[in-house]
Amino acid sequence: MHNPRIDIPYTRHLDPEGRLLGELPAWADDFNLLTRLYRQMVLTRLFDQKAVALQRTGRIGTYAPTLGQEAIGVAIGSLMREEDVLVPYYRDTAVQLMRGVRMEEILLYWGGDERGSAYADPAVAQDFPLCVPIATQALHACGVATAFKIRGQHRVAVTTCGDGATSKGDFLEALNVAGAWQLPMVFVVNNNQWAISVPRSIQCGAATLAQKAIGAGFPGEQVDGNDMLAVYDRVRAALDRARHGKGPVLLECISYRLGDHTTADDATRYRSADEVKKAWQEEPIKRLQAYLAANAVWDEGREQALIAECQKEVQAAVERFESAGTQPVESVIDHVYASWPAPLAEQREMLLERAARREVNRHE
Ligand SMILES: Cc1ncc(C[n+]2csc(CCOP(=O)(O)OP(=O)(O)O)c2C)c(N)n1
Ligand SMILES: [Mg+2]
Repeated sequence: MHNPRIDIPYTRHLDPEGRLLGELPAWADDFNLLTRLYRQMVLTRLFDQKAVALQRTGRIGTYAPTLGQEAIGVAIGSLMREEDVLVPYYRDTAVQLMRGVRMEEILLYWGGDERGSAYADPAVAQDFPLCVPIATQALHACGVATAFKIRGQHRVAVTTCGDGATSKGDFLEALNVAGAWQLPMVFVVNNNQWAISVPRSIQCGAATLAQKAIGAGFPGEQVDGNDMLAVYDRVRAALDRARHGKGPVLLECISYRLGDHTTADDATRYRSADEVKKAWQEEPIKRLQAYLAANAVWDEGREQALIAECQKEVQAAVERFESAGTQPVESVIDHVYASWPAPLAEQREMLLERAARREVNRHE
C-alpha cells in the first residue's frame, strides 16, 4: 500500500431551496416517512426554543441549543435500532428525543438533576448520558462496540461529536482502535463550523475532517448536514455496513451552529451577522419543508396545526418538569464514587450539615 487512494465522497440531494439535485435513492419515495422526519425536526426546534427560554428565566442551568442540527439528529435517531447504543455529546437533543428520552428528562439534566440521565423508557436504558468532556465519549463507544463484537451481536454503537472534538487525542485514539479491530461503529461528526469561538478554518489543517478515518483504515465521507435526504441516506448505509460486520464509518455532517455555543455564550462577539444570515439560508427545516410542499404533501394549514400540536406537547413536558420537585443536595455527588475516599466522605458530611442549617434558617 505505497499509494493509498484518498477518496472523500460528498452527498447532497436537495439544494438550499429544497430542489432535487439528480436522482434519489429508492427509500426517499416514501413521503409518509419524509413527513414524519419533518414533523420531528419541527418538534425538536420548538422544544429547543423552550429550553433556551427556560434558561433565560432561571428555571434550568446552561443549555446547548441544537438549532440548525436537527436533520443530523433526527436522521440518526430514526435509523438506529432499539438494541443499538447511542453514545452522545451535549448537543444531541434531537437524537435523544427520537431514542425515547423524555423532554422533561432533558430539562432535568440541564437543570442539574441526576434524574435527567436515568431514562424511564426501557427502550433507551442502554444509551449513555450526554458527555460534556470533549471527545471522551468516542472511546466509551469503542468499548461498547468491542462488547458487541465479542458477543457476536449485530448491534451498532453510534457516537457523535463536534468539529472541535476531532482534534482531541481521545477522538483519534478511538478512530485507531475502531479501525484496528474493525468495530461495529458509526462516528458522526457534527461539523457546525465552530468550536465555541474557534472556526473550523483554524481547527485543523486537513481539507476534510472525514479523511481522518482513512488514516485509521476505514471510510470517511462528507454529507450535507442541512439536507435530511442526504444525512438519512448516508447514516442508513453506515449503520447497515457496521451491523453486517464490515467495520466502522465516519460521517462528517456539514452544518452550521445557528445559535450561541450555549446559553452562557454570546456568539456576536466573534462572528459576523452576515455569516449567520447566510447560514440561515441553508438551514434544514425550511429545505425539507420546501421539498414536501413542492410535492404537494405539505402546506400552511398542516404547518400551523403541527406547530400547535408540538407546542402543546412541549408545554405538557415543561409542566411535568416543573412538578418533579428538587432532589436532596447530596444527589449531585452520590454517583461519583461507589465507596467514598475518606476526605470526600468528610466533605459530604459538611455539605449535608450546611444544607440542614440552610433548611433551618429558611424556616425561622
Ligand atoms: C476536555 C474538555 N476540554 C474543553 C472543554 C470546553 N469546551 C466545551 S465545548 C467546547 C468546544 C467544542 O466544539 P465542537 O467539538 O466543535 O462541538 P460543538 O459545541 O460546536 O457542537 C470546548 C472546548 C470541555 N468541555 N472538555
Ligand atoms: Mg462545532
